[in-house]
Amino acid sequence: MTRTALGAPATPIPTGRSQRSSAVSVLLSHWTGSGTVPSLTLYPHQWSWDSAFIAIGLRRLSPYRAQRELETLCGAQWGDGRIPHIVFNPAVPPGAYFPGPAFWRSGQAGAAAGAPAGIDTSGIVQPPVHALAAWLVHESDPELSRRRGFLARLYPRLAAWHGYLADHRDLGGQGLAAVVHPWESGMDNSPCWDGPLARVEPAPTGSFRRADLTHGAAADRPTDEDYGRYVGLAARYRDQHYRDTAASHPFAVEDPAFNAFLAVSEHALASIAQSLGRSPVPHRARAGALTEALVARLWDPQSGQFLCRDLVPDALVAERSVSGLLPLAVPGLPDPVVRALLDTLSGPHFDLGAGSTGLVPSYDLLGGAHDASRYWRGPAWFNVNWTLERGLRQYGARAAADRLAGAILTTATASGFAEYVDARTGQALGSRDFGWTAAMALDVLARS
Ligand code: 2M8
Repeated sequence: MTRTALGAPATPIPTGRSQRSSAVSVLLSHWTGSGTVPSLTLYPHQWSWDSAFIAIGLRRLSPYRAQRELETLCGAQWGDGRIPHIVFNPAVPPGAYFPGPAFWRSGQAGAAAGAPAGIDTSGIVQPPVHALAAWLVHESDPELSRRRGFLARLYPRLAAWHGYLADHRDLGGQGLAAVVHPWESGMDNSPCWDGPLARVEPAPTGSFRRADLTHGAAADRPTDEDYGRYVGLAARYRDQHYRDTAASHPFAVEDPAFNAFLAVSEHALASIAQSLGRSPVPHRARAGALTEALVARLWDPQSGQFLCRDLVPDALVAERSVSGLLPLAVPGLPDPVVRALLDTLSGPHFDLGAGSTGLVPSYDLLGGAHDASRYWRGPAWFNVNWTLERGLRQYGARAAADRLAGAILTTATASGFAEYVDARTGQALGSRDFGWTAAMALDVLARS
């Protein structure tokens, strides 16, 4: 058996194994001893929101490892409260992923913001799914959790993380967190970013070398021009020492999914506080305020979904991304909003349950920028569909939720746990044996 730089076995999964053992084998092979990498080839480090979704699946296999996953990630938290989007594994060769530690220079450029000594990280963030994950992990084995003091140790870190987003990222001043880089949304190449990103000066061609194209097909990945802009924007933030003053951001967007995860996680933080004998009230109040701000700032009745708000012109972005449907996971939305979201989901733009996979695409099927195979511009993603399933169930659409859960499981396993798939055909795209795809399948299986 060959071994990777991470010391993990890299055997392909033989056909004919059960769905569970196939998913388990992906998660076992991606475990580094303290966390899980999304992909042994394309993403050989620990990613923030990947780890949250992976922990949600991993709890079905080992609640202990799921706790460790989140503890490791939170161990890389910065003094200002941010949880970085990548925690680098020093055992992985420097050229394996770009941009790596030498680009982000967290130790130097992040010193004023409190980047931890001795751990290399990136300096941007990803959607705050972590408190939700921590609560679900706790619930999977409350006794182990209590014995290890899991929630007691994580709670202050998660509260500081949400505090960072409230204090440093409310760039619009109206109660929502802004993302300052497309990578922060997790939906890196969404057509929603095309307009805001056009303001960004790309890094000169030849000033960096992409590592992603060694492992992924160019047609499924962002273009060189977009990549140049990502790199230019990240370098600019780094060179400003990762400071978050509104004026320093040419790209500043309020993203519905990012804020929906924050609201859902704030509810989870309330449950965590309560189980630790603290008051849940401030967290519930904050979750309620976030929900109101989401509706006030990003709801678009004409489209029947939430839209992104570009803070530079202070205008909604007229693109329908799945990000605008993910607030369905937020409790307490007004009835008309829920009804419209359910209609939009099952209508022609997203076709819930109508295509052959039954999965919801990442971007409007009728949108001008739709591309069935390119990164976040059309294909379906499993963490996104898992979140939608949760939203459907929460608002009583049980049959649709059951169908979506079935679609997640069937397509995840049939695609070899692909990073993403063509939403209509199920064709596997991006990396295979992908961490959160296996994790979401495992979670669905454990409930069925
Ligand atoms: C993708 O993003 C990274 C940058 O963070 C990349 O393209 O190199 C996205 O799909 C993101 O959502 C995900 O967290 C990451 C690792 O799976 O890959």
